[in-house]
Amino acid sequence: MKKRNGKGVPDFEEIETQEWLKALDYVIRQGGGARVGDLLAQLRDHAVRAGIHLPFSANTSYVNTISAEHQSVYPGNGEIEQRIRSLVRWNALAMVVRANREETGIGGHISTFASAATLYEVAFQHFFRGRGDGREGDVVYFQGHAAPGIYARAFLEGRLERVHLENFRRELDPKGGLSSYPHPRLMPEFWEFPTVSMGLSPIMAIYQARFNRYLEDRGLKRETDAKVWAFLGDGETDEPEALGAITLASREKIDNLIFVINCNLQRLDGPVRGNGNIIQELEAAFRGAGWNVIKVIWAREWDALLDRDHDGVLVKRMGEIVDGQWQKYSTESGGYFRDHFFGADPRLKRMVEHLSDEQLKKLGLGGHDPQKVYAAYQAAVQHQGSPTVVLARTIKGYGLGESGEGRNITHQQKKLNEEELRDFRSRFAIPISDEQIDGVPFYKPPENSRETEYIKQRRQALGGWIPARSASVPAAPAVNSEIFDEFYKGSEDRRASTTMVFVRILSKLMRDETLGRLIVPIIPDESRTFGMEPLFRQFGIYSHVGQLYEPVDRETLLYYREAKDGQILEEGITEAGAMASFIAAGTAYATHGIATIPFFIFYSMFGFQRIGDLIWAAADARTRGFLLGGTSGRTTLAGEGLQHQDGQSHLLAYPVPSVKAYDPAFAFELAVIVKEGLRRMYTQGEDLMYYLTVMNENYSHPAMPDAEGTEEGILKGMYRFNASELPDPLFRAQLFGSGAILKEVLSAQRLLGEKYRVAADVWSIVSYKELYYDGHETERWNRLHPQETPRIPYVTRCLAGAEGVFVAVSDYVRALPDSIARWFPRGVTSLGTDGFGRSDGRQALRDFFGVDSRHITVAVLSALLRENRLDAGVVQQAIHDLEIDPEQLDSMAV
Ligand SMILES: Cc1ncc(C[n+]2csc(CCOP(=O)(O)OP(=O)(O)O)c2C)c(N)n1
Ligand SMILES: [Mg+2]
Repeated sequence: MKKRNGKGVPDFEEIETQEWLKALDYVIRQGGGARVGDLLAQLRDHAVRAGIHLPFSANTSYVNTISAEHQSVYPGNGEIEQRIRSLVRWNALAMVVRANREETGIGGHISTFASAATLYEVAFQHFFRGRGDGREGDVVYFQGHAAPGIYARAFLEGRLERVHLENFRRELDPKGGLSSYPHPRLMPEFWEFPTVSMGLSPIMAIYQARFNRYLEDRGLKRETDAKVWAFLGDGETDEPEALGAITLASREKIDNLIFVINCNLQRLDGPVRGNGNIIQELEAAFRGAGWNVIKVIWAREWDALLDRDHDGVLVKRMGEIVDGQWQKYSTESGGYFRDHFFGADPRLKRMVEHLSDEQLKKLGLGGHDPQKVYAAYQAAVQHQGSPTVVLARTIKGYGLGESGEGRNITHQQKKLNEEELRDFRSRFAIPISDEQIDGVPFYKPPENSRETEYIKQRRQALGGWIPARSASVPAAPAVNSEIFDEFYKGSEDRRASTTMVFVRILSKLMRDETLGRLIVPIIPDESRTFGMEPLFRQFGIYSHVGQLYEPVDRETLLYYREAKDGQILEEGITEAGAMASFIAAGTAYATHGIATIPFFIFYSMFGFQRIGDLIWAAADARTRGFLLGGTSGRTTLAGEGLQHQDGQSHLLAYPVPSVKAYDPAFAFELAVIVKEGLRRMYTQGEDLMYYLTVMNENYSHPAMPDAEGTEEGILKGMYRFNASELPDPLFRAQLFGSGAILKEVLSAQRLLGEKYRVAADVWSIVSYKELYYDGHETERWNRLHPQETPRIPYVTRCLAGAEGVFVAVSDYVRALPDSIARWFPRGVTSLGTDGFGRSDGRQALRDFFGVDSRHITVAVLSALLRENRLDAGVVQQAIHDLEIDPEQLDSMAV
């Protein structure tokens, strides 16, 4: 029988292992890293060819990626930086505690920043580059609920006053307050990007970094080594958006991107991976996706132990512990740690014999050690060829002691009693006396103190303050209005969809001398659906590496052309990614002082409903640009059924305040809106987004009515398209339609005239949302100005002299017409497409939803009946004649 050692491994294997390791040591010395990698890869291949199935692992051991001996030297003044860090910690904590004393329930977070303070401070002191001296500066996505720490630092920097900190989470205070989280909409000179809806900042950061490259490759900005940093929580990586786009970053070799994931092992309720290991899990995911992964797990106190860990027993033990247990250790005494962690193996126990329990308790974590963090960041900024993620291990609620450190409740800890405050104060040596402590005063060292001077010097050396947002981009020149002229004239017999009209407008804009190069068309794999493939050849699809293959359709006129200076962002099937590009392009006016104009065209059903939260973030970020919902309308998109047919996106656009939403029917309407959007967003510099739905139904487009005010009416939301010229009518009606359904309304107008002698005027409602906002704005003004002459909502003004009954019909839910009904002079019948879509042709669908010309006709007759203008028999006969089944299924039925 073979002799076995204590671990059950035969001794000869041990000897064999030692021989291999020695051989490898020799190669490390003689051949270096590249040779080692090559050799290991060859060994692996050799084994696989010999039929050995090797388990795949993308993990390295549970230790720092950068060992102590390879660590760069810390350039800062450690002692002074520690004091600054402590002051930032204190002020951040004080801000939250005070706010919650002032008003219970106002909220705020202490423990997130407490865990991340070192991660931020090292970056502020040594890495984040500002925009001073015309430098590009880094783009930083701050973890949303770490905001108190960022404010606290800005206070020490002298950028925020005491009063601001006192009014944390009280933005409505007349003296001014601070937003709970990063909100550029509310603090436009401070925050750049909203981040607190978790998972959005990582995807936005990836596309931001890629967009920066795009601008360089297209010659719109000079090449720099500025970085995009995204600070995330480890729990945040649960969000599908957080990791959903990481392969894009590596595929496109975006090495200007650095993620820093604060692995405090906890989320809100408890451990992130109590039974697993989040750092190892993320390491595997990111390495598998091609990222450069830098783990920062252990602080310097562990270096000596690891140095003596010749047989790897410590590293092995480190890798055995699950996160829930690590969390437990962080709350326990040094004695407990000795018994349970080191006690597992006599060799381990011996390793720490010389350390007291107190010293064991003080064995720190990498994310709290400035030297380790610095080394990781330094390696990250120098790394080339792929993006980097720094996985830093920290303790949630670090410094909060018994009351919060590492506890499951710590995320929501907002109040500290006097003793807890005193402990925190003493631990971080904050110069506040016992008498003062209960008032939780903010502490700012004098202007001429070493701390303040150090902070200022460092930031000056690094190019200025961060975060700082500036939107001083010069106004774009007025748009050449000739571009739009052809669309006002009508298409005569030529039939086209509004999508085709839009594509024509877009390509004309792209060819425009001044604006053209600023246009950024963004498409998530739907170009052919929208007839945009002609743009491929002419403008090219952006690819950092150009085109490395001969496209299969190279012989054709409109081949699939990828190019380094390609203008089109063909994002593949990711509306979220495309929206993230839209945000990057639509905020470039602030980020880079370059007013790129994004046009993001997508399947309308997969816009507001699928990526509504990113649209909300875009609005917060003050994004400017055009969102185009293609193939829209519940009945206009034939055949596709309930998951494709959009009858709600216009309603979903209501709550986003900066979105102007339009449902145009005709080419001239589209032209008027795009022209105005360009004027307001790019010439006037308003932080708006324009949402336009476009359809795939072909029809001829009339010329713009020359009635005065048509253009203004389109923009305000409604105008009269035509008035009935029916001679000697018996009845009168006003019909309201939008988008492709306007054609049904026009047919109904004819039918009503010819068959029922109803003279109906037709109105195009281009934007229910505009009318809704106008109505409420007017009502509110009247309510608050009782002695002034009341103002009249635009809808009411339009319909002042309108005669007859009102019927409004939409290819969207009836909530749209109903939302403005109160401002109609009389009741209005609303027809719409509530309910699940169906797979069928257009006419069948319009019958099913009751929005075709026949149903509109019956609605008019029925309204006349209600006004006792005609007989029930007439309506009954019409239902019969028009072949409508009165018992047909209600589309709203489920
Ligand atoms: C989309 C979304 N869902 C939920 C929340 C609520 N929320 C705020 S912080 C938090 C826990 C965060 O944990 P982690 O990412 O680990 O950050 P930590 O505070 O531990 O640094 C949750 C669930 C949110 N802000 N956004
Ligand atoms: Mg966490």
